[in-house]
Amino acid sequence: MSDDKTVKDWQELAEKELKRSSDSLVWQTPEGIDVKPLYTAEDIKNIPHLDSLPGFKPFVRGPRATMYAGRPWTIRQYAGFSTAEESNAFYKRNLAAGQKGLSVAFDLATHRGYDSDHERVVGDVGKAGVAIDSVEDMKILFDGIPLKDMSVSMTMNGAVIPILASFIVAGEEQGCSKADLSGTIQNDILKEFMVRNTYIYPPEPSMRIIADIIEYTAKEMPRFNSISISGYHMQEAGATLVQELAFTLADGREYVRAALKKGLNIDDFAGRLSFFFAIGMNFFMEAAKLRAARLLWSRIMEEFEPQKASSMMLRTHCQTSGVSLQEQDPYNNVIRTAYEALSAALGGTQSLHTNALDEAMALPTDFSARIARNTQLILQHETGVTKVVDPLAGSYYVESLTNELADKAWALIEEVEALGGMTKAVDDGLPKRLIEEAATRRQAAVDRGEEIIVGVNKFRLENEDPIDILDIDNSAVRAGQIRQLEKVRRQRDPKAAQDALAALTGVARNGDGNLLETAVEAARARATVGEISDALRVVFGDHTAVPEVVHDVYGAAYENDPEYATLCTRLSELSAAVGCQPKMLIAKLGQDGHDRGAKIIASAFGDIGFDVIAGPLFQTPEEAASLAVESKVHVVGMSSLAAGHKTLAPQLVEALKAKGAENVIVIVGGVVPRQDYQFLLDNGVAAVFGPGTNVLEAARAVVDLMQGRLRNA
Ligand code: MLC
Ligand code: 5AD
Repeated sequence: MSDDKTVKDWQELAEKELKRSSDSLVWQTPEGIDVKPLYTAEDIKNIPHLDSLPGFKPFVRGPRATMYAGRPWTIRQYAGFSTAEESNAFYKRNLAAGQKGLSVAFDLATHRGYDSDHERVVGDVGKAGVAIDSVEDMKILFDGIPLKDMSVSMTMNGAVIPILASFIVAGEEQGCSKADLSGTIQNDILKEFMVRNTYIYPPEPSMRIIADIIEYTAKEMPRFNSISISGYHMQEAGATLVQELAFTLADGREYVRAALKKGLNIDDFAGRLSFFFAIGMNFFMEAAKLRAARLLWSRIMEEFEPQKASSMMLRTHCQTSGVSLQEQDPYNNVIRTAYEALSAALGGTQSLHTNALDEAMALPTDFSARIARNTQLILQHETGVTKVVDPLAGSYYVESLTNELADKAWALIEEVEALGGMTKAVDDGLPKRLIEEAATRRQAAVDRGEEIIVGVNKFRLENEDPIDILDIDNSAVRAGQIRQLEKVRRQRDPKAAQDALAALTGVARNGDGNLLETAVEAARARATVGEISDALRVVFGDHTAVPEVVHDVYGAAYENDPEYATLCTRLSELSAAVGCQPKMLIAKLGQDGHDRGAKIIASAFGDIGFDVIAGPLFQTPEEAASLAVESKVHVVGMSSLAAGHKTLAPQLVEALKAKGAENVIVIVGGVVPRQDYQFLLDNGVAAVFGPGTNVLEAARAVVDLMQGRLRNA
C-alpha cells in the first residue's frame, strides 16, 4: 500500500465508487455500535491491551499461554433425554466418536426439584433432558464411564443441591472420591431469575445455596468448577452482546461477594469460577466478545486483590446459538453452527457445544448429533485454526470491537453497581426489561425483513419435506421412573432417609452448617431429588415471579406501516363487534420456563390492540383454564418450547370444555414439529404457529379465527 494515502483519500474513492456518502455503509448493530466499512491503524492507536500476551493478565489473548496449540478446546456436547439408561448409551456412543467431555441436560421436572411422580410434571418427565430422581438414576447415567477420568458438566441451578449431592455419592460408589471429581456445575441462579426460569427458591436463600456450594467445592473438590456464570441464556432470550457481557460479569462479581461474605479467601475459590457464553451469528463481534469478557473479568477481580493470577483468569464454555437456528430449510443450520463454532474458537473458548441441525424442532437424533460433533472435529483436525494462539490479535477491526464492547459493557456494569449490584438489579427488574425490549425489537426487525434470515424471511423454499426427529414417549418414561422411585423408597432405610432430610431442614433453618455437605448424607440415604428439594422448600419457600410485558417497542417499529395500520383497524372493528377488546391469555404450562416467545407475543399483540394477560409460569392446564374463564378471554395462546405440547394442549382443551368454555379459541405456538400439527388440530387446537412465524401474520390469523367464530355464532 502506498503510504501517502490517508483515510480521507479512501473516503473520497469510496464515495466515487458508491456514488453516495460512505456513512451509508455504517452498520448500526443492536449493541449501539456503529461498525464502519473500514478500520485502520488509527482505530487501535490508544488501546491499552494491545501488547499483552496470552496466559498473562488481562488475558485478552487467552487464559493459557499455548491455548489450542497446547491442547484444543474440549468438545463438550450438551445432551440428555428420556431415561438414564438411554442417555448413558448416547454418551458412550458420542465419546467413542470423538467427544471429549460430558455435559448433562436434565429434564424440567428435575430442574425444578420435583420427582417424576409429582402431579405438576406429567408433561415434562424425560422430555427436554434426562429424568433423574435419585442416586440410583445418577449411577445408571454414568455406568461404565469412569468419573475420575471424565469431566462432567451438569446444567443445574434450581435443584442444584440434590443433584450435586447425588453426583458426589454416585462418584463415591463408583470408586471416585469427591476430590477426584472433575467438571462443572452451572449453579448460576441470578440468570434464572432474569431469563431461564428454572429457579425454585427466592433470591436470598438461592444466593446462600451458591455460596455454600462454592465453599464446599473449594474445600473438598479441588478439580471441580463451582459455577458456570452464564450469559448464554441471556442472548437466547434476546439480549444484545453488550447486555450479555455486562450482566454475566456483574453476576460473577455478585457471586464472588457472596463467597467472600462466607469468609472464604479469594484465591481459594476464584480459580474455579467459570463462565458460559452464547456465540451467535455476528461473527467478528462474538469473537471480540470473548476477548472483552476476559479483559473485564480481570479488571473486576483485581478489586478483590487476589494473589494468584489464575484468580483473575476467565475460562469459558461456549455454545453456538440455539435461537439463530431455524425450522425452515434446517440443513442451513449446519452452516450457521459451523460459522459460530469458528467464531468461538477464534475468541478462545475452553470448551464448546455445537447445536444440532434439528434444534428448532426437537432434541438431537444420533444423525444430527453426529454432524454437530463433527463440525468441531473438522475444525480441530482439518483447518489448522488450533495451531496459532489468538489469530485475530492485531486486527484493526477486532481489536477495535474488543475495546468498544468492553467500554459499553463496563458502562452497563456500572449502572448495575449503582443499583446496588446484580441481586438488587434483578429485583428491580432492569436487566430483564432491557433484554425483553431488545428481543421484541429484534423480532420486529426480522418480521419487517430488515434483518435477513435465509430460508425464513428471504429465499424461503416453496415446499419443505419434514426431516426425521426424535420423539420421546413421555408417558413410558414417566411410568419407568415411577417404578424406579418406588423401588428406591422400598429398599432404603426409611428412618435414615427421614433423619437426613430433617438434618437438612435444620441446617436450612438455622443458617449455619453447609447445605451441600448435609445433603450428601441425605442422598447417600437415598432421599430423592424431590424430597431433598422439599426439605429446603419448607424453610425457603417457592419463588413466584409476576410476568411483566414491555410496551410500544414492537408497535414503534411499525410506525407509518400501512399493513400494520390495517391490522389495527381490523382489531378495532372486531372490538366493536365483540363489545370489548379481544382478550387473550398467553399460557405457559408445565415446567417449561422458556418465555421469550410468550413475552414477545404478549408485547406485540398488546401493541396491536389485544387485551393481553401474560399468564404466570408453571401452570397446570387446569389452572390455565380457570384463569382463562375467570378473565373471560376469547383466545388462549399456549406457548410450548419444551416438547410438552402433545400432552398439555389436549388437557387444556378438555379443561376449558369441562368449564363450559368450549368457545374459547386455543392456539399453540413455539417449538412444535410439523409432524405434530395434525395431532393438535385433531385435539381441539384451532391453529399452530411454529418457529419462524411472523408475529404480524400470527395476529392476522387470530383476528381471522375470531371473526370466523363470530360469523358462525
Ligand atoms: C487447557 N489445559 C491446558 C491447556 N489448556 N494445559 C496445558 N496447556 C494448555 N494449552 C488444562 C486445563 O488447565 C485443565 O486442567 C484441563 O487442561 C482442561 O482444560 P479446560 O480449559 O479447563 O477445559 P475443561 O475441562 O473443558 O473446562 C472448561 C470450563 C468448564 C472451565 C469452561 O467450566 C466447563 O467444562 N464448562 C462446561 C459448561 C457446560 O458444558 N455447560 C453446558 C450448558 S448448556 P485443570 O487441572 O486446570 O482443570 C445449557 C443449556 C440450557 O445451559 O439452558 O439447558
Ligand atoms: N440435548 C441437547 N441439547 C439440548 N439443548 C437443550 N436441551 C438439550 C438436550 N437435552 C440445547 C439447545 C438449546 C440450548 C439451551 O441447549 O441447543 O437451545
